[in-house]
Amino acid sequence: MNCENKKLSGTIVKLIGGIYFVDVSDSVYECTARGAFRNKNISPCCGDKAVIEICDDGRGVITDILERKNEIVRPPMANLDNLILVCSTCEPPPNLLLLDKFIAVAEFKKINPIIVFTKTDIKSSDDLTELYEKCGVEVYGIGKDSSDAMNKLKKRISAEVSAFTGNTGVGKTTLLNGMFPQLGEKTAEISRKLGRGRHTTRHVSLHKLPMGGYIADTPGFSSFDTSKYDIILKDELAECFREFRPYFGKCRYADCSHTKENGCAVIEAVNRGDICRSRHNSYVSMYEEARLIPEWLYKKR
Ligand SMILES: Nc1nc2c(ncn2[C@@H]2O[C@H](COP(=O)(O)OP(=O)(O)OP(=O)(O)O)[C@@H](O)[C@H]2O)c(=O)[nH]1
Ligand SMILES: [Mg+2]
Ligand SMILES: [Zn+2]
Repeated sequence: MNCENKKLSGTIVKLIGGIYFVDVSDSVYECTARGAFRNKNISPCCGDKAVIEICDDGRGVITDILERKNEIVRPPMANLDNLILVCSTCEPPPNLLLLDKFIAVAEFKKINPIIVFTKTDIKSSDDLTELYEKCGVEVYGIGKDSSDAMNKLKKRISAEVSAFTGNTGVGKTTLLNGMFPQLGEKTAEISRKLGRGRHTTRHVSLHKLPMGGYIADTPGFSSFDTSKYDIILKDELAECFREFRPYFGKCRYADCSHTKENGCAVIEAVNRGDICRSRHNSYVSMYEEARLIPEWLYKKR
């Protein structure tokens, strides 16, 4: 069969049993991956930019995968623009250490973090919003009937690729259904078919948004797992706290860990109130954890 005539490029949006679904502006092509390309030891994943050739029967063959700007392992996804961290203001109570860990991983992966505080109809997000805006992170507060904030977020993520994460019960499904009602129905359907909660993160796909862009669509919108695969070494950690950056190079000791040293410009900024103490506390906890990472493990990254 002739597959050499028409070359197109698009985004891999779904992967089922060796078939790749590649979205090319207004159509989705079912593609296989060419053997020679498979041998290069790349496993194409959702979000990959693929070059495809269309065969006479309308099916495609992936001939190339463009270089990824970033990737995450669980679920496998590439080229994310935003990681949307959903966090409830009240029930479950906000866990700032967990939130700071996710922000750090996003920064490390060069994915833009966006925080959404939910359930603001029950408890205001004002204090939390102030805290994180001060760090220079984008924040949205959304509750029941916050249609303005919801629309603002919807507009913000249009034409970009976003994945949502957050603890169970924080309101991810509610938020996504509120923003994209049709998508909610589809997801409920997938969840029923696959059995909710089973292997959820393995069945990731990208859902095209009406106004362009994609959101990562896993059954139940489950979160991605950063624990084992996204290891940030202690020396790379400070860089992942964006509000610390202006103080780099200003500490008394060149190899300052910014955890407890005298003359540390970061700690001085914390004491002056220019950096939030809770963020520095998270940094110190993460630094202590990172110190325990055995070398063999991070060499495998
Ligand atoms: N009052 C109020 N309740 C909310 C809000 N958002 C979600 N809830 C409620 O919180 C509960 C959990 O919401 P879900 O949307 O299912 O949470 P989830 O993050 O998808 O949870 P998992 O799927 O288990 O990860 C539900 O009872 C929602 O009705 C909100 O903004 N305000
Ligand atoms: Mg859910
Ligand atoms: Zn320092």
